[in-house]
Amino acid sequence: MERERFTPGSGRLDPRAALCSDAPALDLNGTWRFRLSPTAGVSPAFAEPGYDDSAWHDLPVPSHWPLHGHGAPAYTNVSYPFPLDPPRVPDDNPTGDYRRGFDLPHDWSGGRLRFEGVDSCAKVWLNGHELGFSTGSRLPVEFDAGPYLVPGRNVLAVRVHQWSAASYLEDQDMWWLPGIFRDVTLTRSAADVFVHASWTGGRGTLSFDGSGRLSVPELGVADLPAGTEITLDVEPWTAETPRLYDAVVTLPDESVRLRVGFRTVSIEDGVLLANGRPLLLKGVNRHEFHPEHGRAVPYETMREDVLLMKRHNVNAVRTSHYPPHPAFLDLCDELGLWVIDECDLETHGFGQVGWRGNPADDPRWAEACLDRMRRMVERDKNHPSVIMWSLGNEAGVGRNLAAMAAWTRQRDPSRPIHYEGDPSCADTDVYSRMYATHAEVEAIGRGAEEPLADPALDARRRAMPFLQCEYAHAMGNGPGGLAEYQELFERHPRLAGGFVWEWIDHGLAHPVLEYAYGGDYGEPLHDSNFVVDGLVLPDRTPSPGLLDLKKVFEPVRFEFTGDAVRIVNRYGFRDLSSLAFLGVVEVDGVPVSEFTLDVPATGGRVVLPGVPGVPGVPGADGSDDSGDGDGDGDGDGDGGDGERWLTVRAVLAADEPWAGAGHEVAWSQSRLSPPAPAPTPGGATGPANPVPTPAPAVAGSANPVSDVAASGPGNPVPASVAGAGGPGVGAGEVVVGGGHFDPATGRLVRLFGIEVEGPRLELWRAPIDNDRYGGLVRTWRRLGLHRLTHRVDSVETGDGLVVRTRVAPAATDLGLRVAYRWTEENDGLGLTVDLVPEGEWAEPVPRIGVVMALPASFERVTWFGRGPGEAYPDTGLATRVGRWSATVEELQTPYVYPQENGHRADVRWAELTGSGRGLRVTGDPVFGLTARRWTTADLERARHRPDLAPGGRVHVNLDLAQQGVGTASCGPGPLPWYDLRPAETTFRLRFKPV
Ligand code: IPT
Repeated sequence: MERERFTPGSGRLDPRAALCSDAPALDLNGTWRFRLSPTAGVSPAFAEPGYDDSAWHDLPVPSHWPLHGHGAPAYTNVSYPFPLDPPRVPDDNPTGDYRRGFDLPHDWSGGRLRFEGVDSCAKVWLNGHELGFSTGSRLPVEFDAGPYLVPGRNVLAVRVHQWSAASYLEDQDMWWLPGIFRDVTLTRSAADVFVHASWTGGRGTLSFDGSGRLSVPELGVADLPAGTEITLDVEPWTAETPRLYDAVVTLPDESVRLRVGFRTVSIEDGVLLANGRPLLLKGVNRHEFHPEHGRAVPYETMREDVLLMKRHNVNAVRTSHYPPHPAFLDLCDELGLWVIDECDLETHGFGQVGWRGNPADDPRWAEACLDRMRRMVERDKNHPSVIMWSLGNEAGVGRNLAAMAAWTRQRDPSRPIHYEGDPSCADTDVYSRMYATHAEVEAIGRGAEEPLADPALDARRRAMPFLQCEYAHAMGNGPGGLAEYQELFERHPRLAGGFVWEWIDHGLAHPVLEYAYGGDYGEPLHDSNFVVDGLVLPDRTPSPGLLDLKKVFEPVRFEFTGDAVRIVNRYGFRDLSSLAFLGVVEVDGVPVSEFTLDVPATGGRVVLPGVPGVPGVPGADGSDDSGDGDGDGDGDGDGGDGERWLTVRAVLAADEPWAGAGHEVAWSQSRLSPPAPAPTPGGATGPANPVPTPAPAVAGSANPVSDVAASGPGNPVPASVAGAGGPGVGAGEVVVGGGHFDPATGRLVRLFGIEVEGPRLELWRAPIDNDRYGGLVRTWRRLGLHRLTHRVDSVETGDGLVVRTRVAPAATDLGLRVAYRWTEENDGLGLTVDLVPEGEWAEPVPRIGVVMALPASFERVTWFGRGPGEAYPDTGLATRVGRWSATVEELQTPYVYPQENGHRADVRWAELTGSGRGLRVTGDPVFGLTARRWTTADLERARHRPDLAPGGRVHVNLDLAQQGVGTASCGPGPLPWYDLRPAETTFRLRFKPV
């Protein structure tokens, strides 16, 4: 049976370019008749034109049948869901039979049946005649229909098996989704052209292979014959300036239209260049995915992907791990993205048996491997956006890869070859890795990587540019460490950047679970939520990770120096003339002045209005213009010094094809006053994450993370008890500054009349994917951090109330002495928490903070601090200091797999309000805040979002610090300075009613 052969197909026509032709064509998408059988051996009689399919179902083409009620999807990452015994496949082999009729006019003759993608194989009959068989799910195939087409009614029949020998070549980390999932056409086009358009020395050259004559009216090129090269004055194509020229090739029987972009990719002195300039790839890995349609992605969704990428400063895509729908590449040409086009080849699961029998090194598979490469290169060769060919992903090493590379070099010497799976880089032009640590990337940047055993290969690889084809695993909450990678990419010319893993969460829409992941369809073997690891949620809502990436990828940098800002152009291929620059000064988050900046197209130093000493700006002289009359400028009448921040933003001055005028491209903030306290080196007393070393700061921007952290929780606060008078005792309660306490336990029972629970120390967080897959959770559970016991040792009244406790997990001598000191303050209640660890705390802990519960009516939070989104020690680069407001619901980031989320960082004060009395919490100077309608334990227990049911309370965490996020779900954990290690410390909060 063909389906169990090594050969890739039979009866197929030679591959050719995807072209837009004026030859007649019939769109065969639409409703087909469909029957699913559990095994492959059903009679092929259905292929007869007269077969009665009235008992069959309707099924849309393109689609995947498991997403239309026939069978179910299944997810595995590396593991094959069947035994490794190529070319054999299981007897349980879901088989989809398809039929459709179509009518041809009487003057129609000849044509090709073209399938853009069928998973995993197709056997095709026309009017009962077998046309052929093909594999290669994400590659086009054409059959000659001419001999069997008849005027009037024709009947097309296709048999698709979920499993075929080719499935061994398609072990990508994604849902197994069979079906005719891309377009089907009958076309009379047969043309093939290969346009060569390069740009060197300031001019373009143009030629093409094929037949016919090429014209580019805009350039005055008319009837250029094949094989003739001409030189032209043109504007080059780049992802930043995607200049395309409409061209037409006229052949005897048809004309094809192309959009030509002139550009040259080269490698010089180990640096990747485009049009002679260094090319820094700010990329993402994109699988084709839609939560309802799987890999049958609607055109509008493809377009949305490109627009979203452009709007988030992404400039490159790796089409992991197969050629995308051809229209996606048209969009990349048009809107501007650099593309690594990857072949549909992955044999990852052979790694689980020590790569024994790896198809990439087995001559029996040679033809199939080469066939895939040819079909990709031939289809996509005319796209200016495609700058590299990738041999595939995770297919080990082997002779078939070498043959694919050799053929490609000869067919298209203009594009470098990429492949990551062979560390020797024997067949590639670039050195590519995945998930290398910062330290390793830095070493490679310096050219100081570990040598290969073979000196010749080592010398070759050492001369190559480096890229990370996957890094910063965006699973769940995260990724952390983005800024530090970018800093390295920008520092070392050899580093050509990389591609974050990955663009989208592959959560499938589910009526009960909201989004399904591996195991939700009862798969016996699966990899759970590892398929949900994207920068956008399944519905394409940008996650906090994408917002951070946008910040890190900004093409404009701001360096504040006193009364000026230096504006640095980080575009590779354009100046700043398309941008407008806006500034705003805010005092405690309230705008007091706004202005525009006149920035030269080349960037440079621009004097700022609005900084101290600059006349003409209200409040620049330190006067309070907040209008609240308390002199601190914070607009809240709270006393204390106002914080004055300058925010500068670069926005599009006019509409671009991918975003409207006013779209923000880059921004930065600078604290004008009071000056941020100097960092405490090493976080002397604090468990708080030591001040990040300057490295993470995106060069030149006033990184709010380091800026605020510097003044943040690492600083000691003397544990002095402020406040006047001793506590009052009434009705069996101790009363201090609006707080009512149980005299026996020291427990706070009411705060300004509000029923509360807590605050009490908490070290736990609902594990994030990086904590779980990276193994930290195991350590934390072993320590018992999720089951702390709290013992009250004394309750002392005097100058306020002091409750001394010991907090410790069972079965260990580790513990923490925790003293809660409550004092009356002018207008409320102060809390000082003193923490003294006992025993050897060798491991980082999830968080250090207190948790309290408020009535459910506290539904809104307004705060001054970083926002509007979530931020953890090594994430939240997209957040800025300001005044923000959100409901408790809005504070949640809806990660598909529930986990710690929604933490607001560097909060100076927050007001929790609802129907009745509100509560204001003030930090000294800052704290971290989460508020949710479920407990940490509920959050941890949940497996899908609908498991989270609002309870009767709002649970509020007031944190001193959290452990970093990192990317340990696949890759390195947090950089060491983001580890949270318990140490003797003190933190202070103030409560008052509002
Ligand atoms: C890497 C794969 O290439 C990618 O498809 C995806 O599975 C990713 O991991 C994890 O989400 S391979 C891994 C062994 C580094």
